[in-house]
Amino acid sequence: MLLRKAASAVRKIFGVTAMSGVLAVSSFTGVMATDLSAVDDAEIVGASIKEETESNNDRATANAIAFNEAYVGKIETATDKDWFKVTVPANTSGALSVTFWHGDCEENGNNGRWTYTIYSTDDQLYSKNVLGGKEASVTSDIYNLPAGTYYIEVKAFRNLGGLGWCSDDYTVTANFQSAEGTYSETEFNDSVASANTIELNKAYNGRISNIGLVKDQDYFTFAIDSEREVSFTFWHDACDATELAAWDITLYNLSNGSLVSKITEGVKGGAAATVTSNSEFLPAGTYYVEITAGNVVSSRNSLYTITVNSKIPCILMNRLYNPNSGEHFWTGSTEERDNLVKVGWVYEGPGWEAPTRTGDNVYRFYNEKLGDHHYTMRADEIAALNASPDWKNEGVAWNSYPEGRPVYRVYNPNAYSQGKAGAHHYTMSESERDFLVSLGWIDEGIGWYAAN
Ligand SMILES: [Ca+2]
Ligand SMILES: [Ca+2]
Ligand SMILES: [Ca+2]
Repeated sequence: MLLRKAASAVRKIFGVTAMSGVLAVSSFTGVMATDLSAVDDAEIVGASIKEETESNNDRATANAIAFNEAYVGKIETATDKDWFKVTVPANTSGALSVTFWHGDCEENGNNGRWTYTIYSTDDQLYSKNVLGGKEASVTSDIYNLPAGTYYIEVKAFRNLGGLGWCSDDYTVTANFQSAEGTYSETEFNDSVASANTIELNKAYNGRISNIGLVKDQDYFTFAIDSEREVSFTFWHDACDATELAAWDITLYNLSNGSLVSKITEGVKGGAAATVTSNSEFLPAGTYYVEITAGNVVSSRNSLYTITVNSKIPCILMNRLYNPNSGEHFWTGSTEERDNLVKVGWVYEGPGWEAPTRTGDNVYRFYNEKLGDHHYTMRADEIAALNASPDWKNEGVAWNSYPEGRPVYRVYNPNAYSQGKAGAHHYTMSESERDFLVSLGWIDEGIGWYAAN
C-alpha cells in the first residue's frame, strides 16, 4: 500500500499534472479518481508512478529502474534495505545524479532517518546522504560517468541511539543526461594517466564532483604536431550565495612536467564567469590541463567548460583600398594601416591570418610606372619580375602556411589600360572571387595559404 502523499509529491516534483494510471481504491467506493484528498489509503497502480518490488534487500536483487523516473519505496522494518540499479549503456556516457524525496516524518512524531548511497558495480562509493525530518527533496552531486551499472541503496540510518527509521514513503529518481552530441569529460579522469583526450578549440563540459571521500580532479590531454599559439578558456556557471566554489586550472607540458600557465578562479555567490589564460608559443608535444578545487574543502558541483585554444602563430593582415588608384593593399602593421587611413585609404577589415614563425615566403614587388604592388610566392613569377627593370623586389611581405586555407587570386586584364592599379586582387572569400570573375576578372587559382 502506498500513500497518496507520495503520489501527489511525485507529481509536484516531477511535473506530472494528471494521473495516467489507474487508482484502485480499496477503502472507498464511488470516489472520483481525481479526488486524491479523499483517497488516503489508495493503492496507486499506474505508468506514471513506479514502485519498488520487494525483496530487493541486497545488490544481487536490486530493482532495475529507468532513468528520469521516480520510484516509490518504503523501509518496512529496521533492517529492510532497498536496492535499485541503473545502467548507462555501452558506448554511452553522461551526467548522473540521484534525487531522493521523502515525506514528513515529524508529522508522526518520528525522528527516523534514511541513508541513501550510490555505488558502482565495483563498489566505488560516489555519494552518501542522510535525510530525515520534514518533507524534503535532495539531489546528489552530478557525476559524468562512463557506461556501467550503478547502484542506489536506501536503508534506515543507524545512529548511536540504536535504530530509528521512518516508515513514510520515499522516492528515488536516477537523473541522467546523455553526453552524446556534446563534448564532455568522462570520469574517472583523476590522473595524468587517465586523462580524457580532447580536441583543440572545443568546449568540454566538466564538473568537480566529490566522489565519495575522494576529491574529484579532472585531467585533459592534447597533442600538437607543430608549434602552436596556445591558451585555455575556462567558463563556470553561477554559484549560490552560500556556496564556495573554486577551481585551479593549470596547463602543463607532459614531456618535461613544466607548468605553462595557471589560473585560479574562486567565487562565493558568484555569477557565471569566463577567464582566459595568456597565449604561449608551445613546441610540438603532448600537454595536459589539470582542474582541481584547489585548497577549497567544499567546492560546488557547478558545470564548467574548458577549451584549449590553439592556432598557428600568425598575424592578421589588414585590407585597405585606395579609391583614387583603385589598388588594394595589405599590411600586418596596424601602425601602417592607420597611417594609410589618414592619407585617404579606406580600411576594409581583416584579410587573412599569415603565419609569423613558419611557412613559405610571399614576396612583394612594386612597379613605379604603374603605381602598383604585386604579391607572389610562385618561383617562375618571382624570377621574371626580378629580371624586369620595371619591378622592384621589396622583399618578403608575409608567409604562406602550406596546410592552411586558400587565399584566392584574380586578375583584371583591363586595369592598366583603364589607368588603374590593383590589377591583381586576393581574397579568402569565394563569393567575392566569383563576383569579380562575373565582372570579367580572370580566376588565377590560389595565391597563397592563410594560417588558420
Ligand atoms: Ca527492501
Ligand atoms: Ca569531474
Ligand atoms: Ca575526475
